[in-house]
Amino acid sequence: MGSDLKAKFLEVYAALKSELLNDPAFEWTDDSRQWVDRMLDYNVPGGKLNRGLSVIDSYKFLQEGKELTHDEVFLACALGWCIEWLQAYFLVLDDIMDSSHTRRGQPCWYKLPKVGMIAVNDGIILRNHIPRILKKHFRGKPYYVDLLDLFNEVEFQTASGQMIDLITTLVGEKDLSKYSLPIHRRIVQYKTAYYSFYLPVACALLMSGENLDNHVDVKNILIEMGTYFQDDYLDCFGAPEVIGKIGTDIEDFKCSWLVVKALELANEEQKKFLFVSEDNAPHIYMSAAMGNGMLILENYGKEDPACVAKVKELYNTLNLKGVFEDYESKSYKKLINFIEAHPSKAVQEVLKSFLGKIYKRQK
Ligand code: GPP
Ligand code: MG
Ligand code: MG
Ligand code: MG
Repeated sequence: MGSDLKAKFLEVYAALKSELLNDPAFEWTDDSRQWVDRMLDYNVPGGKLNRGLSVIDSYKFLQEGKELTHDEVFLACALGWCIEWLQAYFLVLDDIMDSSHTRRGQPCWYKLPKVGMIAVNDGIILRNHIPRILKKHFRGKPYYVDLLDLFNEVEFQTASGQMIDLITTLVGEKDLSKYSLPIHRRIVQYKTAYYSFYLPVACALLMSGENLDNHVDVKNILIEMGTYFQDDYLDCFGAPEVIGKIGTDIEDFKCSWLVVKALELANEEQKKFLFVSEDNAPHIYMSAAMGNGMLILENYGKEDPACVAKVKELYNTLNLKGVFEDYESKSYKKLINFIEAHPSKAVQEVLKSFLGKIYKRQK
């Protein structure tokens, strides 16, 4: 990805922002314009921009080397930004729900004293900007309705994934044995894979005049990819300076890949410690060995840094880093095989470029 393209992409951000700040559907005041201006700059462009840039990347591959016109570049960038806007909306609200502290190397938006719960409405505003951008730039396109439908479908899937992430956590607090790999996969598939992996490529396909119904195989591969390459590992082991956030999965009692693996690797006897009685109070049976399951039960989901450290220590004892690396490289090989079975070389390029960006990523 050239830095030229990134510069172009950022130029389009400035253009879209300026349109939104002068949207004739609202009677702007200086204060309101300033608020939205600052809110957008704080929440929209500060990430890796991988999803947004992938739209342009993918569109190029689908055009098989044909030089893109100015208009095409602008439209691909605008769609890329719609995904970044969608992500900003999700993250502003997700950080409230997860009681997170930092995001992209700065305090979460809701954590700013002047913002607080106004962030909820800002999330709604961000979400509403997407159809406004689409209306302004795509209304006359034959694929306009499909584009609106795509964003609606993906938003619904993501909100549903967020729901199961949140309600699984509720159930898990009573009974950790509810945390299994299939449930974890379902959460990740819905809360991140659709919007992070499928959506950018689907946007590029629509722009290329393709019917998404004919590309179910592409969708399946991308969803598989998104499901394998979740960032739960980084939440715990990523360097906060690099990932730009301090993970809260352990404190939040999340059904994360790591805790699922830890429970899987704990032996049968240790699993017995994860027993819940009728009154839902966990019954902890003491044993001479004090198994891993018990360690998790006692320390998982607690704010206390000492408890968090104990959970991480257990992850290290179980060598989850090594287990993850092994899982990652196996997933990579499996996905490469899927991709190489695809009949279109252009589609193969799109998928491989995607995979290359996320394999062994540090952030
Ligand atoms: C982030 O998962 C969740 C989403 C992007 C979906 C949010 C959906 C809404 C409808 C608000 P996460 O909490 O694991 O991400 P992170 O670890 O980056 O906080
Ligand atoms: Mg979160
Ligand atoms: Mg979350
Ligand atoms: Mg996470």
